[in-house]
Amino acid sequence: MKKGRIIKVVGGIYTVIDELDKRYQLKPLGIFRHRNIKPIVGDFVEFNEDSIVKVYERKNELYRPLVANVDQALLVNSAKDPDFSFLLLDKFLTLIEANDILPIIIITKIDLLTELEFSNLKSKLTYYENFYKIIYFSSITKDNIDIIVSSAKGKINVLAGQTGAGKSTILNTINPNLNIKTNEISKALGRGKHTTRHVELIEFGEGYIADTPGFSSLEFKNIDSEEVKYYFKDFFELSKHCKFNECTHLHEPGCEVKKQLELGNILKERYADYKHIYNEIKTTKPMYRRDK
Ligand SMILES: Nc1nc2c(ncn2[C@@H]2O[C@H](COP(=O)(O)OP(=O)(O)OP(=O)(O)O)[C@@H](O)[C@H]2O)c(=O)[nH]1
Ligand SMILES: [Mg+2]
Ligand SMILES: [Zn+2]
Repeated sequence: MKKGRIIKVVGGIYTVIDELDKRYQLKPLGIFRHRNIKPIVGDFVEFNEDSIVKVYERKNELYRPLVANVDQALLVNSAKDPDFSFLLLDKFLTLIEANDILPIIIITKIDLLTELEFSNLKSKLTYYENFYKIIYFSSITKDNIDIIVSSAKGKINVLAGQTGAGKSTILNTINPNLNIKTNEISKALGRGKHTTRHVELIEFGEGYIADTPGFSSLEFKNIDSEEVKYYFKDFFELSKHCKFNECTHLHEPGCEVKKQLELGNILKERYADYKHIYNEIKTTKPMYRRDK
């Protein structure tokens, strides 16, 4: 029996790559359907001439994008077109942290900002640099593309971010031969469609990067409102000093997070996003809906 990794799924055909970089076009065996297992991109599998016969246990599984066994997520946020959103960034970080995946924040389209706008955004984002790596990128000047490349090396990476943020453009900048289809944001949003339609792991030095379709909203599957506090790294550190062990940092007395917020040591957008995410999960029944 051969072993390999699924790198692409299109129209029910699975492309699997083995240790010698040989590619196979396969179908999953019918038994998976009965057992409610759906092989996905990133899965390690066993296969014969034409079928996948076994899916190995996953170390993790992301839903948006749908990829298994991810080491690192490149969170792509545009500085403009679409406008930068702290809430979206914090929602992504929550989902990534909940999956125990290392996030790297990439801010794209910095060429579209004035110098003043750029320095304002940068100074607010400095807060995040205490615990995350941030890379500022422009496809026009190709600023910092080498840092993106070296950060992704040797790992299974996913590009995650809203539609039009510039995920595919990053891959095209790394390797122009890829020639991945991109779209003007106005056109992409106008048609209400994603430019990238499927998830695919693209070989990349010693690792892989998954280009993925973006989306217009994020949902929290399998995350309880009471867990969110663990995924805000900065709050978790401070929570040791909260009066109550299970402090939600919302209305308890003796809360260290609220104290540091008042002292100006926590970015107020960050705290507002925590409250937003907490309430969103609390008030909506999280229902997961696949993109396609
Ligand atoms: N000015 C400027 N435009 C950019 C930059 N990066 C991407 N764009 C443009 O933004 C638009 C959207 O880029 P895509 O790479 O298609 O975005 P995407 O995240 O792959 O979008 P989906 O596949 O729909 O999820 C394209 O018109 C790109 O040319 C940048 O750094 N600067
Ligand atoms: Mg794309
Ligand atoms: Zn607290």
